[in-house]
Amino acid sequence: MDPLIITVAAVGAELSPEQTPHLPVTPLALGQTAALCRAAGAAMIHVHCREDDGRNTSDVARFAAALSEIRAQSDLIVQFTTGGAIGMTVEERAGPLRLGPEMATLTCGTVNFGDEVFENSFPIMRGILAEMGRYGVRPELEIFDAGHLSNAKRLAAEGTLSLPQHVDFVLGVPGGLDASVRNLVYLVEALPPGCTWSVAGIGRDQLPLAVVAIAMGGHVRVGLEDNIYYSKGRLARNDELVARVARIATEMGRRVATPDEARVLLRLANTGIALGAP
Ligand code: KMH
Ligand code: ZN
Repeated sequence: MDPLIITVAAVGAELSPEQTPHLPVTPLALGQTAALCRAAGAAMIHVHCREDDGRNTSDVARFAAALSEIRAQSDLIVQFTTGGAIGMTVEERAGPLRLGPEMATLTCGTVNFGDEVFENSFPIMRGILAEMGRYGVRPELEIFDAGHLSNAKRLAAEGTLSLPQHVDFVLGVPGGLDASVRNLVYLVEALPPGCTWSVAGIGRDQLPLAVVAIAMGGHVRVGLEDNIYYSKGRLARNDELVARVARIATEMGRRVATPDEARVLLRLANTGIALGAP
């Protein structure tokens, strides 16, 4: 099997700092988190930005500061959100793409999100993809529901999206597809040929789905965006969640990818390295 790519979704948009003291709210804290998570085994960081008081922001200068801190303190692949926070306009969500991160997310369809609606119509998806194309940013396709894969295939058929891409299954959002092994297997079998994939289980489903993905040859996303607990009642730090997955993968005989190895696996760039034996 290929080495395991671990992505850390370190901060997200829906949590407040009152829920956990471990949220990396400032660019400096994101940089420090990147360094700790890289040491723990992460290859990629999924980035949302907050103001100092924890409010969500799409401010391009704030994303630029975060990018610069993360790059100063790690060699992680930097993946910006374009999902942003519920209620942001598409212009706000896509604005930071002009900074040219290596990757950014593209959620492939509208989905209920708790009591709210996370809107991703075809015009919204086309608009975000156009901005990604303009700035040379590679999409990671976020799949919250089974129909989202069909939407990605539709975008490919019309020529808006090139395939294969890296796909992240976000399972267990209230309003999206449940985080079951059966659903994950169904989604993996429905993937377009050549796509790589990872899974992000929400809440208590994060760890079990990560272990299943390690066994299946997929990749894993962990982090506070999706789950704030290490165990029942015990708040987690991002690097602890990464370290646990790295440890379990190693125990299962699957080594962890460095960021440059992940770049090769995700066909991000010619890093000049080859994937050798462990
Ligand atoms: N904040 C959620 C509504 C993404 O980053 O691309 C959507 C989200 C997805 O977090
Ligand atoms: Zn996100």
